Amino acid sequence: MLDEKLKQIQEQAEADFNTAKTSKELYDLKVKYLGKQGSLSLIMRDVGSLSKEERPEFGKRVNVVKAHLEKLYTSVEESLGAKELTLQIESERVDMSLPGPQINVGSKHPIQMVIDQMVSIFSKIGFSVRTGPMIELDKYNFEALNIPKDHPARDMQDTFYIDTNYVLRTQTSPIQIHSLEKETLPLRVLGPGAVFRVDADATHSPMFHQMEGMLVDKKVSMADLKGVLSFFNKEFFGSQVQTRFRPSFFPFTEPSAEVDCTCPGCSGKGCRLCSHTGWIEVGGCGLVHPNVFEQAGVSSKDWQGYAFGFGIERLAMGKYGINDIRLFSDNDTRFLEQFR
Ligand code: 2NM
Repeated sequence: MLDEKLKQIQEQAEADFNTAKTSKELYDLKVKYLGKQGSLSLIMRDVGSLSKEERPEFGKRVNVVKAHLEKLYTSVEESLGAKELTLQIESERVDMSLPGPQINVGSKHPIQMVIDQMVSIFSKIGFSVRTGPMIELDKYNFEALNIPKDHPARDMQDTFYIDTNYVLRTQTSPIQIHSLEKETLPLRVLGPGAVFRVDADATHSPMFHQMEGMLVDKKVSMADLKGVLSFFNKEFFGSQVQTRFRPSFFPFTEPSAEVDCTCPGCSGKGCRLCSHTGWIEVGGCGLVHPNVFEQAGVSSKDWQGYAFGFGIERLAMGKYGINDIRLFSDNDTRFLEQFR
């Protein structure tokens, strides 16, 4: 009677195990047949109906069935598990050949690149950077630079006036004046920065950048100045570049000169970049005017100095062959990313 029941349990369990669809379903069947409250445990409670001699034999048979079903469970579980893993991998498959997300990396602006190169070159010969405000007192932008009240550079058409006292600086020279007033001598300073003039066409922008420099010491000559600026041009444009100085006039220097270098585009042969002259103008320079020293509280009997100023856009246009100054402020990434 019990043997019959055991046989039925075994057959039903085998059929159920073999047709289980998922490992979860299979596990529930394992609990149903082999668990603490499962069919095989329950059947053992009925051994009371057997004789004392029959009980151990029946117990052995139950254990054989139990071992057999556990083995079957393990093998079905293995094949169901493998099938489920394959399905999971298939559904979570990643296409490694798809392009990754596009990351737009920025690049340094060509004006900043040129400023960094210039600072690096002048720092080799002892210059260090100073900065100053873009809104300056008339006194620092003009008066201290020996630019008198009736000078044409003060004209309303050239200068952005904030009010009667304040202007947007028209050059970075006020930075040097602050250094003269505050710092101990001798000194070598560089003043890079944005400057502003009322002017706009293909070669002039209302905001552009200058790098001015000044050296003050006991004994300074035009020869020192020429040597330093020739050195700079060779370092910046390449060792083949020649430098020339043309007499000029600035209120804040005496004597004064314009600085030219052989055109980096055509090596001096003549091209569009240099308007077929073979030379491009890169800046101005001169020996610091005694009036500039005296107004800043520096004795022009004890101290001498030279100063120079470069237009940074002009240097960048020469170096990279750019023909329109407006490209620097258009913010067109097709232009900017070429300098990466
Ligand atoms: C230039 C050309 C020549 C200049 C002069 C001074 C200062 F502060 F010493 F007076 N700073 N920069 C100077 C001289 C600037 O730019 C074309």
